[in-house]
Amino acid sequence: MKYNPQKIEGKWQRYWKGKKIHETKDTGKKNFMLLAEFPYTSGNLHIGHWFTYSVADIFARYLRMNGYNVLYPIGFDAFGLPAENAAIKNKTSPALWTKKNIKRMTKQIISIGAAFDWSRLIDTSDPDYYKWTQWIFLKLYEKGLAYRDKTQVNWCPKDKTVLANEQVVNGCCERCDTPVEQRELIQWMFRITSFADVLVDDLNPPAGGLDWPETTKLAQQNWIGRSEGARIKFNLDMPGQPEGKHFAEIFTTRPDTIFGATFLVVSPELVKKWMDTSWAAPKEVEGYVENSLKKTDLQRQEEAGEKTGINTQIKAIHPLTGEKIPVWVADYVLSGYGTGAIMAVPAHDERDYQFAKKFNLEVKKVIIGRDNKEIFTDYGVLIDSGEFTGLSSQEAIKKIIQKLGENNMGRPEKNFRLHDWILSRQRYWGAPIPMIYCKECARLPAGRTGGPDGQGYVPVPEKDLPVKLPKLNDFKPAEDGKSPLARAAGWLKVKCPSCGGEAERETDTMDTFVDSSWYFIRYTDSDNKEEFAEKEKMKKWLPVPMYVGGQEHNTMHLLYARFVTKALNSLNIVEFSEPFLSRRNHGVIMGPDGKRMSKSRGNVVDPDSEVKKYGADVIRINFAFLGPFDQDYSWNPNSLNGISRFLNRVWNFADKGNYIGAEENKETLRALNKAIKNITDDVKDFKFNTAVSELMILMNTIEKYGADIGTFKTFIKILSPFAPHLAEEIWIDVLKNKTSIHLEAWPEYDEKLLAQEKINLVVQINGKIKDLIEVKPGLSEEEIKEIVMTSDKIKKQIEGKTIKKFIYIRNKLTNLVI
Ligand code: ANZ
Ligand code: ZN
Repeated sequence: MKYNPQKIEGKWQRYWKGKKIHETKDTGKKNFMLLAEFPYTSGNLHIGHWFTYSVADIFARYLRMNGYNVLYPIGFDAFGLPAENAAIKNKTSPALWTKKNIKRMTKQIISIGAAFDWSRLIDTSDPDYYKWTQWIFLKLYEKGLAYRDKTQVNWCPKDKTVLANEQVVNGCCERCDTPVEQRELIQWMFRITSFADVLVDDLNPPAGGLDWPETTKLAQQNWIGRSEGARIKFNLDMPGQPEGKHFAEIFTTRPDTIFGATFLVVSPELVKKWMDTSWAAPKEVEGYVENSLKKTDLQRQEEAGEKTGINTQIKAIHPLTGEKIPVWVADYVLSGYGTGAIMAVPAHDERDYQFAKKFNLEVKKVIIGRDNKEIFTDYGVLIDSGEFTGLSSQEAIKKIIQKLGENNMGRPEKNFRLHDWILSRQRYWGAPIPMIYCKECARLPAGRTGGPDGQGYVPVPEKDLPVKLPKLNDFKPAEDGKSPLARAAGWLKVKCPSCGGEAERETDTMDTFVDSSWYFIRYTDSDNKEEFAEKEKMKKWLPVPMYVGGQEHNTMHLLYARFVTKALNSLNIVEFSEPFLSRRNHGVIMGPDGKRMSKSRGNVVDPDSEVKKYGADVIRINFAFLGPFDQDYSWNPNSLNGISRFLNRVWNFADKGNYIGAEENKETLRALNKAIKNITDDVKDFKFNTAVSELMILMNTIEKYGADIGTFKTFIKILSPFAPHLAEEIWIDVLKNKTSIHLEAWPEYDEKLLAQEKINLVVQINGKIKDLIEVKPGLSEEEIKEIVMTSDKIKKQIEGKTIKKFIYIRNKLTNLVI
């Protein structure tokens, strides 16, 4: 009989389902939730999904065999723009479209043999789920962490909705690539900025420490963009106004350069405020401001090379020298950052320097350093800075802030690039924001309002959740930018929960990132009708010990989930303050041509036909075998053929009964024990590729020296996480076991057997062979390094040199680069 994955895979998938093999059981063993990012219901899984789901699945099965009680859940991120836009295009409703996709994607996921626990399935567009998304909103609102305020937003004119900063890529909408506009709207927001400090601090020691890729941590740090400095006050001399009546505050990270501040620059928005309140600006200034306000932040920053600006004719009084310096308005100063005004120090800041040169403004050097660059931007030593002359920048920063503080002219300040999270969306396919607007209550004195512009908003009582999304025949976005829910007349009108008068529902829906910010919590108790999750159940599984997903979620999703966790923690709803202790990112699978897959390039690989052609086990092992998990790879059919041959050889050995009557032999036993040890370590370290090569080496040995039934059984066990279908076929149908191989324990290895064998390890320095050392097989890289570095011959050669790199090819060779 030939190895025929098409024939056996469906059979075992049905068998596993029938026996509920993958359902999480309460075994009393150590609990482990393995979380793999749930997919958007975009219609079709991408071959790249198989990379994640194959490798994560191997890990899940490995953990189960290693005595963990594993919760490996799956769900669908079902709300959002992609589904809604697709529904419009396909002339159907988002609900139907999403249902259909979920069905289809479920089939796909089963076809790869994934060991998900389907009994805990989550669909974020299901009222039983979004009831709790709304409940979380209400909790955050109670705590003042959800509020409503006027804000500058990114507006996509094509999708007709607000976008978070994170959803704007190079000035364009992440989804449809249309250039994004700026609008001022009143929106619901989450106060993520009140957690800005801990969101940075908890990434790394001493305060925290997450086992996450450095790139991901760095991306979060940059996104939050904490910068420490001072807020400094400059009194203003405005024409026609008494001196000192008005003042401007600036934010700087370099108070040490204050004696070099030769002018102030304020943002057009701030000048506009002055014009609106107290100051009659010259015509040219007015013109400049009006013009600037039309540009987006991005345009303003892009034009960094070509600085524009104009002298306002206002003067500022330097708080330490009393000197009068001009105040300019220029759009390179952004209103959304710091105070929207800066002290310009052209001698030590690149942008200020360009501006000063263009407009012929004074440049005054106050810091000197080791080199003499045209403009010196580093820390150095102060000159021409009054009593602070001679101090280092670091000392001067402290002393200058202190001095300004004594005169009430300045104080230390931290600034963040992070803005509050705008969660209002003017689109149909999302969870309605559970608030009600009441005109009557709006007239009452300010009480429990939703922030500065939340007057008159009353929360929907918890008992009335969920606020169900109304059915709408025409759910397309409106031209006026209002949410389509405003057209659901019957749904809109409600009694005010506070005064009982006539009121209207909030019509904005929530950003889908709210849905996905807490889904891992729901997995612990997905059917609970009374609570979002029972405390005891959360305790069992959370925080998540391992989360597998993509780089594209470095900032948005991972940051939002951390924020929501911290917010719920501050409300005593959850007992942990970080959701994901370890994170592993997968690489991207490119088309066969090495380019990103896209329909227009015609290089899209269809996952279903590949699974059909090669079988799920081949696809799974292929992905595990590619190389390090976090790298990008091109789809390569040749490597699939190689894997297919490997599994064929395993199958033939079993099918021909080659183990029957075979005696235990030392070579195979040794190879088996070595493989168990190495695969155990490799999988733990997410080195799936070397684990697969161990399996292949072991199969070679089995073919060469033979294997008795015991040895062969153990081999099939360690193969089973990688090729679950083939392993089950051999285990049950060939070897006549009564229960699934996936209920077996991971085999242990025998140290004694490993110790018998010695390996001659080649030791190179800079690629030249220097020594041959006898070592035990299967030592860890650290152990090998220790042995090599302490060998007499090598010690002599590397004395006084620095080792740049220690390369180790297991059981073969080491190379020291010095
Ligand atoms: C004086 C100074 C002297 C500055 C110097 C820098 C170097 P980060 O690190 O990003 O926080 N700045 C402040 N607010 C700004 C705004 N709204 N738009 C544009 N620029 C702004 O950068 C802080 C520095 O960026 C601040 O420190 C300020 O320039 C500028 F030798 O003040 B500095
Ligand atoms: Zn009312």
